[in-house]
Amino acid sequence: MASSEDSNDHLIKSTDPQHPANLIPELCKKFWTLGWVTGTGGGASIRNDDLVYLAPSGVQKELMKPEDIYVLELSKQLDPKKRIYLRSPPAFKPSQCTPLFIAAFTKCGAGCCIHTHSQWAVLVTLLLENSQSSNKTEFEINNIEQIKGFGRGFQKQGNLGYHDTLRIPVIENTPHEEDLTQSLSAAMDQYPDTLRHSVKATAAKPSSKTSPSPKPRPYLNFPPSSLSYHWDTLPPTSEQLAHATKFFQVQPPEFLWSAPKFHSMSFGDSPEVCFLGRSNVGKSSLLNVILGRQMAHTSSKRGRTKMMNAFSVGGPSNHGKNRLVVLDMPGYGKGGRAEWGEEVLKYLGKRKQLTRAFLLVDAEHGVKESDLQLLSLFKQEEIPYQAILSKVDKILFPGSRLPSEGALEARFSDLRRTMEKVKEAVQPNTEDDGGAVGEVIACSSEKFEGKRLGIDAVRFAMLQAAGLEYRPKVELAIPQEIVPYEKIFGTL
Ligand SMILES: Nc1nc2c(ncn2[C@@H]2O[C@H](COP(=O)(O)OP(=O)(O)OP(=O)(O)O)[C@@H](O)[C@H]2O)c(=O)[nH]1
Ligand SMILES: [Mg+2]
Repeated sequence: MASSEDSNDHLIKSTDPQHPANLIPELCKKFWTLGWVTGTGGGASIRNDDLVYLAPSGVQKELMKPEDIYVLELSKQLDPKKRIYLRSPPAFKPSQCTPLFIAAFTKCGAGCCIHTHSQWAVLVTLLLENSQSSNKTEFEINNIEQIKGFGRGFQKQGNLGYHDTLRIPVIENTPHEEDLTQSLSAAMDQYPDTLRHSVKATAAKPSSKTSPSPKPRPYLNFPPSSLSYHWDTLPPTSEQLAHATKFFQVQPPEFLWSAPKFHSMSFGDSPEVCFLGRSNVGKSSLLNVILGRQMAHTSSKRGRTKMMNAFSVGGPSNHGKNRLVVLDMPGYGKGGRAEWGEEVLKYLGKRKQLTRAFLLVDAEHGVKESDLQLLSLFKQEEIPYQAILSKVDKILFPGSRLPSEGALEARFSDLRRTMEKVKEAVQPNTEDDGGAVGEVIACSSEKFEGKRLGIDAVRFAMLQAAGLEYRPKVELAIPQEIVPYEKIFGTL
């Protein structure tokens, strides 16, 4: 992290009692009173979108405070041996159960996991071990009224009834809790209904998981052109997209400066582009994905970016001529502040290096009144601008569920209609572009089935704004001798 808004302690500070950093200590206190956690044993973890909040190891669970909470990004945990934490408490160690929580979040789309050391749970496993039952790896319960607190299971409606049976897998213990990951994962696969029971009962934000044995779904490999609408431009070629990816990856991006005010910005002569939009529309997240690193702070809470932050890509080669500067701006609307807006407007009116302003519009919510105001400012100040639809995963894959071919087709039609509406707002008069670039790109910074959408198309547009895109050499045709008509057909 390089910006001056550096301390990630903001991730665990909130006045909202429902914030995971407040909720985990509060719940653990209750679990301790119930005997579900004992002293330093047990804990809990809550997932909010991609952020996972975890109780630490070694703390008295009834005395835990928000400052003791670890935070990590689920999508960044590629190597189980190198866990990357966004925020760590100064004392304490991460819980040994972290791999188990991660398995529950990724395999089952769980929203919350409770790690209990409940004496009742231990007692059940001991009874099972000594019972006459042939199946000692499954705890069954039925004919009990309280069972109605459990949902029927994965993709099933309603809750269990008095005569239904709840089956809970019991797995063999190991000396170290992290070594349980494999057997826990296997149990998750084998007992999808039971796992969904617990998800239903405890999840902060449940989302469903992919099917256990994925069928081939070729219709998910749609072409990049289906994610953009070009009414006045040509879509980039595959060479241009590949060049754009490479441009952003060849040199590591650099943090340049954070400026609260227009007059405190640094000067530079590289071309600049900026990301603008309502707060929470996904500007900083998109920038991080485009740059391939966590450079800008993101948050599910509105108004996270409070200053104008500049990053460079392309490196210092060729006297800075191959360099592009990208600015992440504070958002406007709910969560934004008037004084941030004033400074952004000054920047838009006065900055000579600005070659294109990218206006991000949430694909779910469309263009709002505040976006229209900004669009008219672009026209008035003659600022080149382009619209980007963010969070398109929410349109194409709502709830992160795999759609059927027909459902996906219908969602693409919805997306097309949204893009046409954006075009109407961006350039109502096709004859007069007023500075608008005649295209809308839809993208997603979140991965679905391991892929993000539209990122290279946005990269290409950024390079094109700065004149840094790949331009294939046009081969002129060799002039041919013109054969007279008579020579072919003779004189009639
Ligand atoms: N599903 C989905 N969520 C996203 C996407 N991009 C961002 N988010 C989420 O949206 C929230 C806001 O993202 P940010 O990138 O911080 O938004 P921002 O526009 O920079 O917000 P401010 O700095 O407050 O103006 C975070 O919780 C992100 O995880 C996306 O493409 N898809
Ligand atoms: Mg931001």
